[in-house]
Amino acid sequence: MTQRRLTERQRERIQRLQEQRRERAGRRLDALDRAGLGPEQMGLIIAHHGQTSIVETDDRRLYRCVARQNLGRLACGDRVIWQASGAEEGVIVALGERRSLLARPDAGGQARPVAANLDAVVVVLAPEPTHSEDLIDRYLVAIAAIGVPGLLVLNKLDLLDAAALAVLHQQLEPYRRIGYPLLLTSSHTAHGLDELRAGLRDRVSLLVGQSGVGKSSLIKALLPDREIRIQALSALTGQGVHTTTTSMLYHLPDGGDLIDTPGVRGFELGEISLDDLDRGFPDLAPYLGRCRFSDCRHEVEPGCAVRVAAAHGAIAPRRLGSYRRLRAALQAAPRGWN
Ligand SMILES: Nc1nc2c(ncn2[C@@H]2O[C@H](COP(=O)(O)OP(=O)(O)O)[C@@H](O)[C@H]2O)c(=O)[nH]1
Ligand SMILES: [Mg+2]
Ligand SMILES: [Zn+2]
Repeated sequence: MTQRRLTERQRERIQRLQEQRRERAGRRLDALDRAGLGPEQMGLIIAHHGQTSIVETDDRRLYRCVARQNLGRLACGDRVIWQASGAEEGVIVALGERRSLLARPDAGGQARPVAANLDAVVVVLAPEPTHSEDLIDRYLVAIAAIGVPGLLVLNKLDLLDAAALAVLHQQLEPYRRIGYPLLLTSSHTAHGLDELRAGLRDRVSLLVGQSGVGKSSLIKALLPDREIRIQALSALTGQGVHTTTTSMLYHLPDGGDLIDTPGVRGFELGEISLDDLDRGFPDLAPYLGRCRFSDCRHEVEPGCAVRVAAAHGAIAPRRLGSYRRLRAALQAAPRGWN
């Protein structure tokens, strides 16, 4: 996703609209306070859109909630303390600790939380549309920056004959060697779906990948009651829930949750630090910091431990090339250098 540049006037307009919205929400809250609220209880945000969060209780009842002003921005997957204000409505009064957070810049360049408390991110690949290895590396860097494990899924296995599969296997084998599990699936033949279910069990996961690789098809195959969930949300909000714009958390039948955030196909590397970049390259990690110069770019500098390792075959040359390109891109990016 490219960063949209806004004129000063557009930015002011957006700010004004947001203030007005906050004021309206504040007035609603004042009215609720006068009416009295139920006891504080724990809940999970399973959908989030604009000023409204859908909070689910432990016994899986859903409430349409507004949040108190001082909580900052909330995200799908957030644990919250909330109080009922009606049969289907409530007020979020506190935000629980986040063990991980995926954020992206909004139109105004502010970091906007997209999904909280992720345990894993699944990168979906397919023979069609094709991907570059650099793209996979970018995904893995972004995932390492969130601090969660990544998993590679090669979908549309049904489209591959033995020779084509061997080529992709060879391309993806280095990732398996550095610790990223690789699953082969087909949402059409259901091949590998049991393995994928097992990989997603008892954790909160997010699927990412280029448009057309089959993410929605996989989610549908994994979630038989997806439509029921969407209908329940529509009934609660009094309007159609647009899965193209609303992030949603689904419970997997075998345990574990899947967060579907339609906006996340790729990641912005602009938010990523050099440390994050290094974390995304566990194959380079043993050598980084061993170069003669502490600011070594691992290009032409003498005494470069990374280049020596690559020359001895300990680092795949392609991965080193990708690391160099990403490092150069980070240094060129105005924001991401922290
Ligand atoms: N042959 C084949 N086609 C698939 C498979 N999974 C998805 N597709 C097709 O790929 C296209 C894109 O799928 P979709 O789930 O919308 O991809 P998304 O953009 O990643 O959500 C659709 O035409 C699907 O029918 C698969 O396992 N095998
Ligand atoms: Mg889709
Ligand atoms: Zn070096």
